[in-house]
Amino acid sequence: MNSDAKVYKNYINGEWVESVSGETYENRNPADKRELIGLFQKSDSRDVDAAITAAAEAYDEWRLTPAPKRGEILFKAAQLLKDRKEEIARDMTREMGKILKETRGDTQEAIDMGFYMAGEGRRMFGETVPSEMHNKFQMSIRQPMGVIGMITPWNFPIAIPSWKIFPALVCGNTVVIKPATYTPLSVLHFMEIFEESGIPKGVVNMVTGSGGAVGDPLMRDKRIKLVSFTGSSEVGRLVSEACAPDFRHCMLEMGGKNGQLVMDDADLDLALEGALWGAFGTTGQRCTATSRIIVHKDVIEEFTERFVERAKKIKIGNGLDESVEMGPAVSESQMNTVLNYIEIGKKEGARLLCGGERLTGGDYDYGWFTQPTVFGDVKEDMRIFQEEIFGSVVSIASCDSLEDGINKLNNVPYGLSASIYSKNVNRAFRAMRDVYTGIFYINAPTIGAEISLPFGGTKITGNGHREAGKQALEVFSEWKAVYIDFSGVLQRAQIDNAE
Ligand code: UN1
Repeated sequence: MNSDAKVYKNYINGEWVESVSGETYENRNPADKRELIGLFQKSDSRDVDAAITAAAEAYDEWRLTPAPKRGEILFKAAQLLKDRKEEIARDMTREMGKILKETRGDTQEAIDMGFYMAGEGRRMFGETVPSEMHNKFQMSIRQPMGVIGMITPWNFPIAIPSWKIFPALVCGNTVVIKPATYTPLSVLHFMEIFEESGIPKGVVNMVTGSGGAVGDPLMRDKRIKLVSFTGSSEVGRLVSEACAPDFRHCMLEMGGKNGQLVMDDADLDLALEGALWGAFGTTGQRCTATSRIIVHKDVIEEFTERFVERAKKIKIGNGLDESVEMGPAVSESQMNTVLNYIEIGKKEGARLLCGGERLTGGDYDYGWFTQPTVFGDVKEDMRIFQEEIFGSVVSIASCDSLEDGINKLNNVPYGLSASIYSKNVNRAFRAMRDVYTGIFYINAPTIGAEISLPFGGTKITGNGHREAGKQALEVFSEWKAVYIDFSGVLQRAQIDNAE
């Protein structure tokens, strides 16, 4: 019945190959389920094993390739991404649903990361430090780790894989990636680009399929030295447990419950634009999405009224239509999760100010569309205030002072992103200092991180690591301290130089 559908393969050891089982799964457009994007390999542990074997065999050649040369290949890949930006963005909108402007941005983020990490090939700085002894030299150097396993999400189908693949490669590691089940085509394009860039075979490998059949054996394989994971805190805990017995490393980038604080002295027009973009951009499906807006009591009425009025006007539809402002949820189950949270919010006694429904009728019937939904009178102990929803739902709560606002921003289990809108520099700086998140914005929404700074969060958002920026190198390499004694005699540290 799918005889016309394009079949996409795994990328292992520089070859496009079918899964061992020969089975495939369908990838459909969440804005229009009538559109079949293609059939992707339904892989299992046997395919994972082949990919890890290829990556392990490629490792020595790649780690011994001079880092500036590795960087040049990354540079080429970034240029190819740039050349194919529009095509990649269009395919991403078709498989993930977010609007074209955003999928172009997603691709741009991968381009930026490619150029940034290409430059790291010529830096990758270590330190030289004076020795305590005569005629002795000491320095630290970075060394690669081996084969890295990556499990990536569907909400940033190429940007997030790029945050992991580019730094891993420039450090000299080899890679096996399992793309999100819903968005394999974006990572497949990324593999095509690496192939064209001339990267040696086996250095990057992709295996598509489900979390259970592919992600699980990938994270458990002892040859994987580091698992880099982005997804929910529940799955992150499983990754952490799988790595713990062997002390294998894992880098976990998980959920958020990000808040925007709007003070009584804020530029309300600006705060409004920021909140709309932060809450409903990407249909609220960013880890950094604005899920709570905490507004000073003196301006909450005006803010809420204007916010709701604007939320109702957001144009929803197929993201390929340039006039559309918000696309669908990525899948039926994601949509149902969102609708379920809306019911929870109503039951908890929050006031539904707009939205709350699935969109139906006409073409909407073929996609997973939810209305922009705003709850007012949200209290700190409500689940919709505390739990990550990952959809087009935002909660408005009030505060009566800066301190109260900061406490409310902090009073959630997550610690990814937060923002404050205030014209008062003292307030803004105090909030910057006292809000316990990995990312903080002043007079800007909770979304919009650039690749040159560390990305990640505190509390159950992460496990202490950061992606992007030069901090990414900390995750994908290990330090080696090197001592060179050129005195020609035995010098005992801490003993012969004592006094
Ligand atoms: C995410 O929130 O899931 O900071 C990633 C941003 C984007 C990346 C977001 N550059 O909004």
